[in-house]
Amino acid sequence: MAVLETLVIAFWAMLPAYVPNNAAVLAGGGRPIDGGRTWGDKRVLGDGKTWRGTAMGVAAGLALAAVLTVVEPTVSDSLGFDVPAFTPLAALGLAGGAMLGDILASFLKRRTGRQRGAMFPGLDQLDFVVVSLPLVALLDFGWFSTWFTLEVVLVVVVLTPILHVTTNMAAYKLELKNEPW
Ligand code: CTP
Ligand code: K
Ligand code: MG
Repeated sequence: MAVLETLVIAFWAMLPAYVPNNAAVLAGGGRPIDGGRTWGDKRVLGDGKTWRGTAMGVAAGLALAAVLTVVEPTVSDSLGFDVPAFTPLAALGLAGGAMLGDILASFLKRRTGRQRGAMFPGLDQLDFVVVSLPLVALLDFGWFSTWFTLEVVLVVVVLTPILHVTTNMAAYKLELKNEPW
């Protein structure tokens, strides 16, 4: 597979997992998922994981997957190679897995004594990949194995931290986010 083709497929296939975190930042607020509960002297998740942010994040990912699926034939035609159309389960795995990964990362951050907003290099950039890809494989293995070849997975692992750092830096500069990570 050509390098550019692999890059485009990796980016396209991951878009429904990339958007939820950014949508959650824009839509976040309101009741925290953990309801303010603590475990020991630390919060379970913290005020940065809210019901509204999570619901809007998943909804944004699903909506984007639907739009990409509608335009897929046209895009594939003009590119000269196929990009993925998303099955409902693949979309759910990507969007839901991204939010779940982010929530699990916050759980780990609180357990390790990090306050809300503290950085956790590595985890911050890849938490949603680590959960969304296995979840997609679990929900729709046919779709997963068609698109996530070893090459695509490798590109995702390299591309995701780069995109994560740049989008979060931009969101910070635009004063949408409190920290640049
Ligand atoms: N957000 C939300 N619900 C989520 C994820 C994010 O409401 N499930 C919103 C919150 O307003 C959060 C902001 O998006 O503060 C930034 O997200 P993130 O960086 O993931 O949260 P942090 O505030 O940094 O908290 P944590 O340390 O737990 O990651
Ligand atoms: K995060
Ligand atoms: Mg943060």
